[in-house]
Amino acid sequence: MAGGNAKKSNASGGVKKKEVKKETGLGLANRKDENFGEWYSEVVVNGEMIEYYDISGCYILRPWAMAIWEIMQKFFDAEIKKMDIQNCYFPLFVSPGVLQKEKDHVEGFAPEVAWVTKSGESELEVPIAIRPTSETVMYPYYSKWIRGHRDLPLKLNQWCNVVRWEFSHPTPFIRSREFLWQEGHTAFATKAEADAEVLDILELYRRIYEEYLAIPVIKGKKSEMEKFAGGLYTTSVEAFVPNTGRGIQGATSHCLGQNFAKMFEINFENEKGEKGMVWQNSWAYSTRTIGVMVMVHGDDRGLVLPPKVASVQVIVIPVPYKDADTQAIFDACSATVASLSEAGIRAKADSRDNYSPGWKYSHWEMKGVPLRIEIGPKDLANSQVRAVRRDNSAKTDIPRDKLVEQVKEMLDNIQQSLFDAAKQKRDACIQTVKTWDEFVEALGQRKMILAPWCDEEEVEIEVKARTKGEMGACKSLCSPFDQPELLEGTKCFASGKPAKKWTYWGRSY
Ligand code: 87F
Repeated sequence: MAGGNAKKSNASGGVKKKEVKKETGLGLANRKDENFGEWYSEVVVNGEMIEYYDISGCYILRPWAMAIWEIMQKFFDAEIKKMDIQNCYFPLFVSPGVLQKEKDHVEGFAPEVAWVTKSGESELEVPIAIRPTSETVMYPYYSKWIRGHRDLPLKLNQWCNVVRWEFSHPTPFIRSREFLWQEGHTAFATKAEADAEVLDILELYRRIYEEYLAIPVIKGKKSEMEKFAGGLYTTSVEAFVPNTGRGIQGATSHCLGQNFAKMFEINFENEKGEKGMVWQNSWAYSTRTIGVMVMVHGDDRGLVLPPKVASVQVIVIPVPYKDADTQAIFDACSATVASLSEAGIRAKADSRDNYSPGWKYSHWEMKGVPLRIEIGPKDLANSQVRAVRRDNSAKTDIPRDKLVEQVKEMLDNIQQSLFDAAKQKRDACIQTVKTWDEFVEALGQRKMILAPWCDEEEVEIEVKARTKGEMGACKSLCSPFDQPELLEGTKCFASGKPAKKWTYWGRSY
């Protein structure tokens, strides 16, 4: 009986979907393939992740989203502590003098800096900036704290909010004026140590995307034009959103070299009493990760959460019928949640009596819970439960005595399937090209393009200029660490000069 009910609300075909919407009032008005932007806004709101706020570009992160952030935070925080990186907290406010200190780095970003100019009715004597990032906040104190080689390495991280007053189209998680992130700022005696850490951190970012969010990413190095201007070089993990054909920078790990050390006089004395400047890194990932997850995995029924980041991995729904023993069904649901919870699985029962089972199915589908367990009279009689996967709607009857074992296996399976499906879709959007004509054609097909490049800045400027249109210009995403063989005599796709490396190009967020 539970099965019959499930079929109805699992329907995803056009006509049947409308039925569900009428029946429950929960369906989405927009489809992912037809109206992606509207679909995205609708999903994050109806999935109860986001509430819009009365200041443009600012969003309320509801518990459903915050729980995902906390799960990733727990992983990353534990990993960086293994690397002897310590947490700290620096103030939100920046004095204008300090902010201007590193001119090159702030110049391009200046329009995005938000300022406090008043307290109550009186103008502040000196306006105060709100941190858009914390280099200039932290490094004066690095200068003070680092004296000799024994003070190194200095490895600090902070979990905080930052404000960047963006003017381009705001999007929840993806581009918001205030967002949450971690920012790591480290200082070393040698470049070799800094170089090694850049990659160690980048690997953690890869794991967040691939192991937690089930999103394939490409690790690589940014071009001179796309790197953080204040640094030496920038590495990143790059994801791709097939529906829009846009690349998206997932997280960055920079080697700052000695630029900031020079500016902020972060010097130390080595064992031999010689003076030196420190080598620095900075690295961050933000709540943007959650937006990429929604864009990649969500479907026409709502969010699809990978089990590793879902705060509720299994939702247990009682399916009582008129003449059934309702209490026994509710007891079986509680017992199921208890067994799963004891085994470390995040499970919850929806025992509300003011909603029908069908409404609950749609509700938890919208919120993307990876696995639904239904318990009806027939399941009770057969000592089984019925499990329904969110990602592919597959239904399985699980004997009570195999509950934990099989649910664990199914969750692992869902995690892997989501990654595999995302990778397959992403890979189908990657096009290798050799010539400008092939490049333009692939760009028109919303591809992420791998092309041989001469690695010259003027050529990248020209590519940007030549691809400018209403969809936005194309830029280099990264040169992957994993380089295909570059055959002798290969020419740059854009300039015809000898190619130096393979580089990914595309429109991006
Ligand atoms: C906006 C206003 C002012 C980005 C800004 O990526 C300054 C900036 O420096 C700014 N937007 N950036 C670059 C941030 C670089 C770096 N900071 C630490 C990171 C990782 C974490």
